[in-house]
Parts: sequence; C-alpha cells; structure tokens
Amino acid sequence: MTLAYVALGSNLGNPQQQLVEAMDALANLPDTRLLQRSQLYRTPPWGVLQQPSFVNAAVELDTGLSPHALLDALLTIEQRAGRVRAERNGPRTLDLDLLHVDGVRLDDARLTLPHPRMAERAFVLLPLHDIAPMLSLPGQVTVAEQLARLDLAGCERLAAP
Ligand code: A4P
Ligand code: MG
Repeated sequence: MTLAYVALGSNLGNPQQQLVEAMDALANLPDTRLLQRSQLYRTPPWGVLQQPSFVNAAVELDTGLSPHALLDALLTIEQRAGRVRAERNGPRTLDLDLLHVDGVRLDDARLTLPHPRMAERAFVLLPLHDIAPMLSLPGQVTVAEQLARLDLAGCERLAAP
C-alpha cells in the first residue's frame, strides 16, 4: 500500500456537492482507503480568469493501485460527473489531479509525478496543507513552507458540508 494525494476542483453545476461525491467515489475505489479529506475552499479562477470561482479540496489515499490504474480511476470518476474536456484551464464540473504518490517519480505520455504545476497554485496547496503540511515538494520544500510564499487573496474556507 502507498500514500497518494489527489486534488479536486470544480466550478460548474454544484461544485461542493460534486466534490463531496467525488471524495466518496475515491473512498470506494478497489484496494484503496481514504485516510484524510481536507476542508473545501472557494478559490479565485487561475489561468482563465473569466469563469466562475472554483471549489477545491484534497484527499490522502492509501492504495494498492498502481499510479496509472489510479489515474484511470480518476478519469472514470471525472467522466461519471459529466466532465467535458474543452478549453485548457477552463470551467469544469470535476477535475481530479494526481499530485503525489510516495516514492514515485514519473514522466510519460499520460502521467507526470509529482504533478508539475502544484507548487505554484494556492488552490492546490491550501487544501493539501490541511492533510499533509510536512509533505516534501520537489526542491526540498514542504507544503507549509511553499504555501507561505503564495498569494492567498480571495481564497476562503467553506463551512463543512
Ligand atoms: N496528466 C499528466 N500528469 C497528470 C497528473 N499528475 N494528474 C494527464 C492528472 N492528470 C495528469 O488532464 C489532461 C491530461 O493530463 C490527463 O488526461 C492525464 O493523462 P486534464 O484534467 O484534461 O487537463 P486540464 O486539467 O484541463 O489541464 P491542466 O493544465 O492540468 O489544468 P489544471 O492544472 O488542472 O488546471 N483555478 C482554481 N481556482 N481552481 C482550480 O481547480 N483548475 C484549473 C485547471 C484552472 N484554474 C483553476 C483550477
Ligand atoms: Mg486535470
């Protein structure tokens, strides 16, 4: 079994409900336990600015699935939530990104680990900090240290669902 961290995001439909349902779907994956779930955060859109604000979260899994099997499972959960792939960084009902798998470094056509863009994104590190503040990011910096360098303007914790 291996620890894995997944980022969740949504800004279409009912984002809070979709994130809670996605966390339940992750908890029900084969050979997998959901160990921790972050709070939900409302975050300003990053990348494409003309779109609704996002709700973001993160979870910690203990899984026997391989990284690629886990990615396939994330894509299946996204599709079940009605995800339509259109514009890069654009609006989405559900986005599940695999952030980190303990001991795994990987860069192939389908999967890059650790996730290459996570360290610059408050909407990723803020929820990840709830569940893994001491997790080491590329460059020997912890989630807590890196989060302290980011601009958190406009990010707010939502009341527990
Ligand atoms: N892929 C490679 N590595 C990974 C990985 N570690 N985890 C491949 C997940 N997928 C990985 O994904 C495209 C392909 O990336 C997958 O099929 C997989 O094989 P995608 O989800 O269709 O692409 P995307 O999400 O549209 O693109 P990108 O650049 O990953 O966008 P992001 O980074 O997900 O950003 N603002 C706020 N506030 N909150 C957000 O959640 N999200 C985005 C999307 C933009 N702005 C946001 C938010
Ligand atoms: Mg994605």
